Amino acid sequence: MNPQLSISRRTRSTPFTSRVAAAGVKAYTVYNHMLLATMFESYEADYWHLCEHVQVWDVSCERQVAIEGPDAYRLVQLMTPRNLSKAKVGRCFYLPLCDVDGNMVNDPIAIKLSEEQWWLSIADSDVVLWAKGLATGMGLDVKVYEPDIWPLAVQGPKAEQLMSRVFGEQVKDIRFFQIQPLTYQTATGSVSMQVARSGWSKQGGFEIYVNDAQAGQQLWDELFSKGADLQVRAGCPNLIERLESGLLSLGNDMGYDTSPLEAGLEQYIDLDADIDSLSLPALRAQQPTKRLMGLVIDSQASISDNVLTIAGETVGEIRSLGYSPRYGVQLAFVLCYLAPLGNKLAVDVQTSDGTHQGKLCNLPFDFAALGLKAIK
Ligand code: THG
Repeated sequence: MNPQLSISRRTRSTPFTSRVAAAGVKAYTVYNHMLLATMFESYEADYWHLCEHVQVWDVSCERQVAIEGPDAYRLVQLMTPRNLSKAKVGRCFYLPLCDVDGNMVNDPIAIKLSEEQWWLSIADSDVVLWAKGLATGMGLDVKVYEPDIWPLAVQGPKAEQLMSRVFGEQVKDIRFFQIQPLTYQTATGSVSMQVARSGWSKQGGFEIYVNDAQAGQQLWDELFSKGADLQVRAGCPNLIERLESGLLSLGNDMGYDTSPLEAGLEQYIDLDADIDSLSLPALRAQQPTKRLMGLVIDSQASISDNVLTIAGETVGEIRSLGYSPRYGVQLAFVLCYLAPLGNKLAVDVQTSDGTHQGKLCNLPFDFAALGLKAIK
């Protein structure tokens, strides 16, 4: 028997848990002390469906850390090296959060709801504790808490069509990484929910920040009844799609041992900005020793060791790995050690049928430049 996951109060359920189970979830992970589905039919079947149709994902585990009050901006800015001084209300921002040593603590989507109200839609670490600690230690005038918000993602090429059937044509006006409150009609009244064009796939779609459990369940059911002809299914973040799309996973690809410069997130950092950010001094002084890169392995043999070598010397390690049925190769995110690697791009990978050569590249993958063509 495969090991099973013991589910209890600690692995917090969501308003959608029974619906996810009824939809036939096959595997879960634990993320922010909550259940997150990782597979329904299979990684491959879920992948093709996501790329062709539309899926509804229970991503309640993307908890919101609400930061409210006169010092809200000051606290958010302290936590990130990205310049938010000109951030506009109604916008979302992908942010590295970093400690004083310049290492990654989390990589949320920050949402500016009003001048004194921010949400950090977090990845898998306890940001609320760190934010409260900073606020207490620095005597900031803010309230920091995790509100009961359960995000639902609607992802895939038919997401806009489905969302407009439920929320009206106005969803089409929401641009990428914009957020706005929309009215959802329930049996007993109406509920205002924040809706953004975002989500952890590159297939397009929206995220609905459900703030009322009952209305959320009605919304789930309505997405399925109105999406039947669009072949809507319950889904979840998909390993294959996110590898192809270059979407990083905190705790897998980067974390407390990596700086955002090493994780390749420099476009979300403003080293020269005149802002008060805890990690900027360390990041300005840093000489990165590692680099997160892409790896293509032209073999389906199962990987037997996460270590990458060149002539027997270790030059990196595999952090995330999956088989791309579109390109017929294995794709990985790998953390490379710059000193032994130099500018070499061919590495040895140990598999069940011997040593195979893998090819390193920058992220996100540029499949055309790698000479890879879709085979399906
Ligand atoms: N949605 C919400 N919260 C989240 C995630 C999400 N919290 C956890 C996790 N995902 C955070 N990580 C990411 C990583 C990448 C992106 C979003 C969240 C992302 N990146 C785009 C890209 O890489 O092209 C765009 C970034 C940009 O241009 O600013 O979307 O998915 N609510």
